[in-house]
Amino acid sequence: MGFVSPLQSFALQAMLFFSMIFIPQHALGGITRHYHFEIKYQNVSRLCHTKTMVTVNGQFPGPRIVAREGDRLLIKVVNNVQNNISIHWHGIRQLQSGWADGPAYVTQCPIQTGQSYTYNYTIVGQRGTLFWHAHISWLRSTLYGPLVILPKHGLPYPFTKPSREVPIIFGEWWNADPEAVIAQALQTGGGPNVSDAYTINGLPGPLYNCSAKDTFKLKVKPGKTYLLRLINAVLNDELFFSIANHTLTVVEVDAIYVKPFETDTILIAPGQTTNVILKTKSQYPNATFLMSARPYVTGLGTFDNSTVAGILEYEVPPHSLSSMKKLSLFKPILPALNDTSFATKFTNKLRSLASSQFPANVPQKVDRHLFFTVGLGTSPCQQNQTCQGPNGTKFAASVNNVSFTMPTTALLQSHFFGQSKGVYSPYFPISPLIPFNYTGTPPNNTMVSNGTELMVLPFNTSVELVLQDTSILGVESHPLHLHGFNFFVVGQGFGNFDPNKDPSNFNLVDPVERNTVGVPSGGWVAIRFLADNPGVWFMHCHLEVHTSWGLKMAWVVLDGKLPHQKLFPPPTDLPKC
Ligand SMILES: *[C@@H]1O[C@H](CO)[C@@H](O)[C@H](O)[C@H]1NC(C)=O
Ligand SMILES: *[C@@H]1O[C@H](CO)[C@@H](O)[C@H](O)[C@H]1NC(C)=O
Ligand SMILES: *[C@@H]1O[C@H](CO)[C@@H](O)[C@H](O)[C@H]1NC(C)=O
Ligand SMILES: *[C@@H]1O[C@H](CO)[C@@H](O)[C@H](O)[C@H]1NC(C)=O
Ligand SMILES: *[C@@H]1O[C@H](CO)[C@@H](O)[C@H](O)[C@H]1NC(C)=O
Ligand SMILES: *[C@@H]1O[C@H](CO)[C@@H](O)[C@H](O)[C@H]1NC(C)=O
Ligand SMILES: *[C@@H]1O[C@H](CO)[C@@H](O)[C@H](O)[C@H]1NC(C)=O
Ligand SMILES: *[C@@H]1O[C@H](CO)[C@@H](O)[C@H](O)[C@H]1NC(C)=O
Ligand SMILES: *[C@@H]1O[C@H](CO)[C@@H](O)[C@H](O)[C@H]1NC(C)=O
Ligand SMILES: *[C@@H]1O[C@H](CO)[C@@H](O)[C@H](O)[C@H]1NC(C)=O
Ligand SMILES: *[C@@H]1O[C@H](CO)[C@@H](O)[C@H](O)[C@H]1NC(C)=O
Ligand SMILES: *[C@@H]1O[C@H](CO)[C@@H](O)[C@H](O)[C@H]1NC(C)=O
Ligand SMILES: [Cu+2]
Repeated sequence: MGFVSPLQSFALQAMLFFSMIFIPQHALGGITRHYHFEIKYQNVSRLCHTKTMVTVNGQFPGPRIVAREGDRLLIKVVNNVQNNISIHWHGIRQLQSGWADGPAYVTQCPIQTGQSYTYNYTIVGQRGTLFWHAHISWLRSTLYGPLVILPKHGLPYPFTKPSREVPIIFGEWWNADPEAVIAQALQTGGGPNVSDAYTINGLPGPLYNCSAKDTFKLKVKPGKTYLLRLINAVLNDELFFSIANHTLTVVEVDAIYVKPFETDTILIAPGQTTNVILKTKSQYPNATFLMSARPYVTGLGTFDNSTVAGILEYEVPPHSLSSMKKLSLFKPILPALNDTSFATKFTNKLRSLASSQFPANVPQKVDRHLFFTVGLGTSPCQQNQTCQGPNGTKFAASVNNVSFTMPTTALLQSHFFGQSKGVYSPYFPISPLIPFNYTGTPPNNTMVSNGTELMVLPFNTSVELVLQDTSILGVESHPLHLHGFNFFVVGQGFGNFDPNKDPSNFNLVDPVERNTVGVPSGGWVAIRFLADNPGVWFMHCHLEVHTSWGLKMAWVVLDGKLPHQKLFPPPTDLPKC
């Protein structure tokens, strides 16, 4: 943590005081907030292993960004490490400001060693919990932090005002260097080594060896409500999360309010955020409670099946004898690692708030129907190599059988300057070129094709996209993340999507709106969105290993006619390749 001098502290308070008192409400398009992100090395120890990791400002997890709806953020990122860097503001719409979105070689060239870039964007029409993370290779394993958007001044939450708000960000820890882990996997064609621990706010907790001192503790008082801002910044695993003896009320996902519902356990995929209300027991309970998370896994490969835990601790009332008693510790019961039935029930409970103040603007008509398969496959082994993927091949992954090849220059620049020739093809397939029984007996040929293919949409196209899992290398849940938009999850099911039967069951009234959705294992999900944000927008599986294997593609949304329907010109400090 940085040291805050009394003078700085005074300045900070003066600033808060100033922004709270002297800015007239009606003038609030919002204020400009400045952050400085210095990418630097820091030695960090967990599980009795010390390693030199890439951090922001020496902090792990990285600093918390707190802003209000309507604010402009200016975040200067200075790269002082040997790696190329880019930072993504996950879930931020980036209306007209695609240059600030962050995925390397998609919206920008990386920030190279010694260079800097100022991300410049306004938060429009969004409030809730999001996060930021590196968007190049596997550097997000250490470069991530919460991004909290408070409602505009004077606007309440549509739920009980919490006495305190606590970000809880899940991460994944390797004793080894994660960059070496993925480099080795891509070289051999096999699966990457699994992580050594999951973390809560950077801490693995008491269930791992040599880790008890690195435990996140949430200290609470009886009879209060707390807003927990849960963020899954793990690389490769969806998580179940639960707190012993406490019920959680889900009120928001991916920075969109939902109809509140109670649950003992939540499911959260990488790239997703979930706000829950924790109501503490009315009386001091003479006990402490574990809060734990472990994965929900559907694939065949090896995975980190460990459990991360933090502790919910009631503050001892003053003048009580309780402090002398030994407190009992309760542990939550989490669903089985493969509990798809729980996953389905949980996701079916998520509904948009759909109130007059927070309406669900679900596109009711569809201009373009698209059908994309997502899943794993194989690519050939180089002639003089032995590969560790299935049958001596290399693992690959694809969308509509196209495994995405990263260009060596940024797609957004190529598009903006009309220089896409030789960089990308604008003809991403609208459906699989060779249809097959997607969830049936796997086809003989598991090889994927590859290319840099984009889907081009005129401004304001209303899109319905069905994402269909495949069984080519075994069915698996894939959390798909779309940049630049929120979408409505209008339907989902198991087996193959049936275009004649399934749409009649779509929810076009209050479907959940989000930016990352789990494609059910061996099933499909249908989403709708309005392409009202010009730019180039990445879409990819948020299981990082699948992204590395090519489960990614990009959209080009063309400018509209009006001035506010056009992509801004590029900033002058935009990095070059
Ligand atoms: C990390 O530790 C190594 C070995 O002790 C040391 O050489 C290096 O300077 C340290 N790095 C940082 C950033 O503190
Ligand atoms: C941020 O972007 C806006 C919109 O393009 C522009 O007007 C403004 O000058 C930029 N600010 C900085 C500091 O670059
Ligand atoms: C916690 O839950 C367990 C199992 O349901 C129960 O036996 C125990 O009494 C509860 N403890 C508290 C303090 O609520
Ligand atoms: C907790 O301990 C205090 C002091 O020993 C006692 O008065 C109280 O009844 C206990 N509460 C519960 C819930 O066991
Ligand atoms: C986790 O995986 C290890 C190694 O495959 C296995 O020995 C262990 O039983 C598994 N633990 C759980 C809780 O499934
Ligand atoms: C889940 O795993 C258990 C054992 O770990 C197994 O018995 C069960 O069949 C599995 N369920 C599914 C749906 O795969
Ligand atoms: C494979 O062969 C190529 C050219 O023949 C050579 O450059 C490369 O180093 C070889 N790779 C391995 C792993 O032997
Ligand atoms: C690997 O080879 C075996 C035996 O030929 C075959 O049954 C299996 O389907 C193959 N797997 C893949 C992924 O190609
Ligand atoms: C696809 O495969 C599944 C599983 O084998 C089977 O139940 C289903 O009938 C097949 N569908 C078609 C259209 O062949
Ligand atoms: C796939 O392989 C099986 C067994 O070798 C064979 O019977 C079948 O005809 C093949 N199918 C196709 C579409 O090539
Ligand atoms: C991409 O596809 C071409 C054939 O079109 C193939 O030669 C090449 O090996 C593939 N590259 C990868 C990385 O799979
Ligand atoms: C960094 O990015 C530049 C531009 O794309 C590239 O030429 C260079 O090889 C990259 N360096 C590293 C260490 O990846
Ligand atoms: Cu995936």
